[in-house]
Order: sequence, then structure tokens, then C-alpha cells
Amino acid sequence: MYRLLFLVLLITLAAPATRAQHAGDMAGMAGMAMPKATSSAPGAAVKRLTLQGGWVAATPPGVSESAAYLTLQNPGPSAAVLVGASTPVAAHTMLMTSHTDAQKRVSMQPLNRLSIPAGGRGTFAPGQAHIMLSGLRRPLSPGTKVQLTLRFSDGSARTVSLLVRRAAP
Ligand SMILES: [Cu+2]
Repeated sequence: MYRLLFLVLLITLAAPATRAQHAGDMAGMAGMAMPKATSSAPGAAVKRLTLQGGWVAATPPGVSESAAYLTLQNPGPSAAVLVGASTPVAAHTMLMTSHTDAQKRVSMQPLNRLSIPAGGRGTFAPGQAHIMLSGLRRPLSPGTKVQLTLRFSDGSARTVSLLVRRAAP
């Protein structure tokens, strides 16, 4: 709880607009429909993606937020576009970018989509971007696993299993 208040305070101080966007994004996610598949082979690019080094930050009891980090490598000939995620352990899951200013204040912005280009990669890493888990339904203990379902713009989804860790590997 304290950490949540601290986070909200930081967001408010750093960028007043961010908090409103944050809330708006969360409200939008609740009623979001799955995008229709637009490709003749839906999920083809998504199936080729490989997960590299995914993990979720451990939380002590009483902390309601955490973040997941991962890299998706795309060896295929077409881009995959990540548009959202969900997990059974949290009420809300949001793609976000982080920015640290000269005063070391961290601000976050919702990320609507992350394109993983053909032959390239998409990365969520501390200090850059994260998949925010809020409204945690249980403390995340180191060594346990979290199932995270990633949703893509073609309507396909991939579920990955991520290790809970105290710190980045
Ligand atoms: Cu965040």
C-alpha cells in the first residue's frame, strides 16, 4: 500500500497527465474486445516468437504492484505487434514505458502497442519498459511461476510462464 501511494505520488509529481492516462487506459482495458484477425494466417508471426529471459519482480506481502520483464525474439519474415497482456495473479496488466529524469524521478506512460519487427526483438527491461501488474491477488514469492498471456494485434495470444525473482538475472 505504501509503495502504491509512493508510486502514485511519483507519477503525480513527474507528469500530471500520466495519471489520468493510466486510469483511462485501465478503464479501457476492462471493456476491450479482442482485435479481429487481419492476416490470412493469423498467429503465424506470433507462433515463431521465442521468449528470452522473462521474469517477474517478487513482492513482499501487502504490496499490490509488480512488473514483468521479457524479450521476444522474432525470427520470422513479418512483424508481430503486442497489444496487451493478462495474468491470473493480477486484476490489471498494462504495457508501460518508464522514463527517469535528471532528478532520478521515474515516470511511466502506457504503451498501446509494441512492434516486434521481422528479424528483430521487443524488450521489456528495468528502466525501459515493463508489463505492469496491479491489483495483485497474492504476494509473488521468489522461485514461483507466473502465467502471463500476451495478446497480439492479429487476435492471437501466447501464454508464457515466468519465474518470480528478487532482482534481474
Ligand atoms: Cu507501470
